[in-house]
Amino acid sequence: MKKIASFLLAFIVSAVFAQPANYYNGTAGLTGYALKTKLFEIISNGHIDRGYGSLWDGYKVGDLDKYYENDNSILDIYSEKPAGPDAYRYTPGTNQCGGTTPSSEGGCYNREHLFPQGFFNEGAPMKNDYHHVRPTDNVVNGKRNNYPFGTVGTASWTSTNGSKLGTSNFPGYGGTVFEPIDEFKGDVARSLLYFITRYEDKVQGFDTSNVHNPQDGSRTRVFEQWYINLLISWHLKDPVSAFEIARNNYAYTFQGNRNPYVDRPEFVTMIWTSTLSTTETSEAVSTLRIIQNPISNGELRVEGKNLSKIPSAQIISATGQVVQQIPQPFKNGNSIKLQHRNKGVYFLKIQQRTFKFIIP
Ligand SMILES: [Ca+2]
Ligand SMILES: [Ca+2]
Repeated sequence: MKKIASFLLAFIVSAVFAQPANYYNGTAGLTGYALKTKLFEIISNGHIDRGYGSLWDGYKVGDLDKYYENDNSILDIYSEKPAGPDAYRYTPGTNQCGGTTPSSEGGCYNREHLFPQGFFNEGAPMKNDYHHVRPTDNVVNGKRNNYPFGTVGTASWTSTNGSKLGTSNFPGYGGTVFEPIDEFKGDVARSLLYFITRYEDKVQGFDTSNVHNPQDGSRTRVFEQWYINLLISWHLKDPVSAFEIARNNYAYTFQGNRNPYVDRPEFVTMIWTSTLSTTETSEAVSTLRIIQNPISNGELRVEGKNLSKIPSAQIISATGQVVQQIPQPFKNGNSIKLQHRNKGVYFLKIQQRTFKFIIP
């Protein structure tokens, strides 16, 4: 009986704190930076700055390991080993960093700003924003410093769980980068994309002259194209996890706003475009052709190689208006169900290619 009661309680709590049905009202039909600005308005509304000290309290609830060791220790993305025992274990509260600064891993956890706080002069509410400030080992955090995230070619340093510091081998950047393990690459990407959406009204005042800051100076895209390419690829390769959903729900109770890219992963490719053409994606785009034109039954049928690798597509009307935005259009088959059924000439746009078709 007690078990049933606690199960019911957990169910009620999760139902109350889950994503409210109308949270993303007003986003329908929007794409690109117009969608990003709408999300900025939505996630700024209701956001309460709880201060820097309260992050410690947040971690005691929202950052516990209920997914790997399942021992309610601090879930630190820089030391968690998903496939085996961690090198050390942090007890919430007890092991948070205080006066001393240990020089080797496993000493204490502190507050890691995924978007470095030096770039915004430690200003509030950015510094205190739970969505991008994570509890991580103090030494790994120090190694990450304010380097951009990236993929490392040659590592100069590696943490106990395999997070690496070293020279970037990612197209478009050759400086020093920090690479988290695969398990948390999407988590990092979605936190950073949240950050540049939530603070799109402030990013142009940040220190964009710092050589480690990948900002492009704009309010719209915010990051340089190589960094957007990196974050989109991490977002697609490491989809939203149960930990992220729970952490996002907790963040909503903690500070009153949500990470839209955890709730609605498709928003990422609806806003930003990756110019990264992996071999498979470019093969898909170059081999794609429409096999029935004019189309029938409101269905656009195509053929080609590796079509499932295409990250997004748009349907554009003869007047140039985007009438449908489709994330991963051929994930489940080689056709697109068209929402728009008015007769006329339309275009399927995928990256730089457009394909004309007719709705009879
Ligand atoms: Ca582990
Ligand atoms: Ca993940």
